[in-house]
Formats: sequence, structure tokens, C-alpha cells
Amino acid sequence: MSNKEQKKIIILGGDGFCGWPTSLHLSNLGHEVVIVDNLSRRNIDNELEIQSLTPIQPMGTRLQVWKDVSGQSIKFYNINLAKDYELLLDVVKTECPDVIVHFAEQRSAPYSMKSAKHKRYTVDNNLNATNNVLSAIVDSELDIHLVHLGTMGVYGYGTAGMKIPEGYLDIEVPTETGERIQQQILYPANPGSIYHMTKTQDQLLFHFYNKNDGIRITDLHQGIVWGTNTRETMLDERLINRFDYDGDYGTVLNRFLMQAAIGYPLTVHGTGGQMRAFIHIQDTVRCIQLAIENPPSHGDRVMIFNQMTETHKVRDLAELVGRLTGAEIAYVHNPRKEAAENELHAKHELFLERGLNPTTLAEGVLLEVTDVAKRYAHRADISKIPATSTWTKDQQVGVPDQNASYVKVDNDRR
Ligand code: NAD
Ligand code: USQ
Repeated sequence: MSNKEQKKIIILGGDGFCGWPTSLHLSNLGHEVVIVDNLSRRNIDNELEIQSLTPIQPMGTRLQVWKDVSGQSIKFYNINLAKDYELLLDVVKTECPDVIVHFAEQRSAPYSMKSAKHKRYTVDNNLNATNNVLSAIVDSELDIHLVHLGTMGVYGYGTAGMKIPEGYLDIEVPTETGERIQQQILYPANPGSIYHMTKTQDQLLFHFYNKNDGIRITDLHQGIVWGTNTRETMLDERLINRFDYDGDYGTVLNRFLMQAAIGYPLTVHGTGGQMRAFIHIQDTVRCIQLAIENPPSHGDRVMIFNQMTETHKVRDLAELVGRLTGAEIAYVHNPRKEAAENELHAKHELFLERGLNPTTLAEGVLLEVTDVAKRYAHRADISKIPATSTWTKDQQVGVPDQNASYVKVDNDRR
């Protein structure tokens, strides 16, 4: 990489599931990487009395091992972005980054819905973190490209009846004189949890700071990330990425893979009729690279990409994992208030046009992840698997009924 191509990149939330492999990927490409993280995700593990299935190392060990393996140094600042504004501004002014990648938010929908305390923490943490980052960019007077990890959940999970566009919707408005005016607006926000709601509010912060201060911003509407490792985290076991499987932080496909690996029935909520967007962690890190290499120009509006590669219904994923592994399926109560069935079709051409070559849910890749889950199965705490955070008092926890017989996927279809 030439000096001109090399960038200084601050990764906010660089200790997390997406942030850690992204930091290593960008460092491996020759960029100068600086991580900012307050380790709040590790503290939430303590609060919930749970650990990553994989044995993640303390930050000091992670960075030393990366230096030994790659020869590259990554600097680390322990700062709470939502609270320590002056410290954040100091880091930005001292490091003078070309790019800031912002992963640093409370990202679990069930955690955000556990209680009033968790709702308030999620709103306070996520909105203040995003506003502080944007304010610090303005205050620093530096020309910084901000790349933010948003969510496909900003569009909502009803049935749109159309292919969801990448961020902006074409509309036609009739005027009083009968004229019809064409416009593009942000796709109407339709959050399904307090967490998703904070991401819809982030969009308005980006819109405002882009319009008012000319900040160049890329907002990545990411689907559910699955998988564990990337090429860099596989270089040494001590670089391993986190693997969440508990009822609050475990996302659906990784939970099914882990449940299959330990012989626990796959916990499908309700009918499993929710259709969601997915992306493998290896593609996440590549998308961030592509977003950094293709920044908006000065004066451009916020650039929005749908960062996902395929869509599936939850029950179809369970059947696929069941067929591959022999796992049984438990249809449990849905602790969430969400449509029993939906269709999701979303455009995702912008990354493909820029060179993304997706890792699909091919059987071999699925099994590789099951292998990770099997390897560390002895670390699993089975009592933490059921989803116990209910959206309102009307929902019930998603615990498999011990006396029920579970659904076995037809062998002929394996
Ligand atoms: P994560 O919880 O593993 O990582 C987030 C990191 O940010 C953690 O290390 C945490 O300690 C840090 N952090 C949180 N608040 C902070 C604060 N106030 N100050 C400093 N550091 C703070 O989450 P993840 O899965 O890596 O997700 C990263 C981003 O990607 C999130 O914004 C999430 O909304 C988005 N996203 C994730 C997924 C997914 O499936 N994991 C899917 C779509 C979008
Ligand atoms: N589900 C089950 N069984 C389970 C777990 C989940 O049926 O054991 C269902 C849920 O009810 C839901 C769907 O699977 O319908 C997805 O749940 P999830 O926990 O995998 O994903 P979600 O809550 O949407 O959140 C995750 C990340 C979040 C990110 C989002 C992208 O935690 O940070 O923003 O995926 S998206 O789903 O596109 O909004």
C-alpha cells in the first residue's frame, strides 16, 4: 500500500464482535488503526453472568498477539464516548484520523427491552455516543469521513410490498395546483425495539450534521451478522472473535449453530415467519473496507448502503441447520412483539457494484461455524440460552417446553 492510500482510521467499538475483526482487517491492509472502546460490552457480560462461547482475551493480550503475528501496532484508548466528550475530542485532535468507523453502541434488541433501566441506558448511550462523535468531528475542524454501522431494522419488519431501496425512497407529492413533484426522502423509519429506535434517530443526526456542517458520512444498514472468525482472527487462537449465544446477545443463526452443536433444540420464536437479512462477518469487514475506499464527495448527502447479502425466514434457517446437523426444532413463544410473518426484499447492489463477493450460507461454511461451537461447547451455560426479555407484559419467554416433543427435520430432505 502506498503512503497515499494508507489511512489513519479510528475504530470506535473496536473490542466488539464486528469492531475487533474490522480493526485487524484494516491493520493487515496497511492502514494505521486506533481503537477506542470503554469495554462496556465485557461489563454487560458480567451483569448478565455470561461469557462469550469463545475464549476472548483481554485487550492488552489481543494487541500484543496482533503485534507479534503481524508486526503491526494498534493503539487503544479506553473512553466512554457517550460521557467523556473532552477525552474523545482530545483523541480526535491528537490522532488526526482520515476516517472514523463507529460501531460503539449497545446493539442488542432484547437487552434494550429488558427493563426501563435498560431502555434508558440504550437511548442514553447510543444517542449521546453518536452526537458526541459528530460534535467532535465539527470541533476538531478536520476533514474526517465517518462510517457508521446502522441496521436493516430501521426499515421495519412488516411487508413493504416493494424492494426496499438503499436508504432513500422516491416519492411523488401532489401540490395544490395539481402539479406532481418528485422527491427522495429517507425511507420511513419503523423500529421494532428501543435499540432499533436509536438507530433510526442516528439517521436524523447524520442528516443534520451532513446538511449543517458538511460532514461526509456513510451509513451502513447492516443485516444480522453470522459466523465467528475472519482470516485475521484465525491467525492465532488468542485473536479469536467473540461468539454470543445467550438469550439477549446471541443472534439467531449463531444461536442455532451453537444449539445444534450442543444438542439443544433450535429455539424458533412463534412460527419462525420473520424474514431477515444476513451477512457473514468476513463480508462485514470487507464492506467496511469498501466503504472507506469509496467515500462520499464533499457536498454529497449521507451515503447509505444496505450491508447484507441474503434474506431468509427464521424457520427456513432452523430447517437448514436441522437438516445439516440432525438438530430438533422447538417452536417456542415469541418474546418479541413482531409480525408473525413478513416478506423482506431489499436492494443491495451498491456493495456488489464496488466489488463485494459474498460468502453465502453454503453448507460448508455453516459447518465450519458449527465446528467452532463444538470446540468450545464445554464453555456453554445452558441456563442462559432461553430468550427471557419480553417486549410487553403480553409476551411470554421463549423457553422450550421440557415435556414437549420437538420437530425433527425429515431425514429425506437432508
Ligand atoms: P458489540 O456489542 O460486540 O460491540 C460494540 C462495542 O462498542 C463493544 O466493544 C462496546 O464495549 C463498545 N461500546 C459501546 N458503547 C460504548 C461507549 N459509550 N463508549 C465506548 N465504547 C462503547 O456489537 P457488534 O455486534 O460488534 O455491533 C457493532 C455495531 O454494528 C453496532 O452499532 C450494531 O448496532 C451494528 N450491527 C451489528 C449487527 C450484528 O449482528 N452484530 C448487525 C447489524 C448492525
Ligand atoms: N429469533 C428466533 N429464535 C432465537 C433468536 C431470535 O426465532 O433464538 C428471531 C427473533 O424473534 C427475530 C429474528 O430471529 O425475529 C432475528 O433476531 P436476532 O436476535 O438474530 O436479530 P435482531 O434482534 O434483529 O438484532 C441483530 C443485532 C442488531 C442488528 C440486527 C440487524 O443484534 O445489532 O441491528 O440484528 S437486523 O435484524 O437486520 O435489524
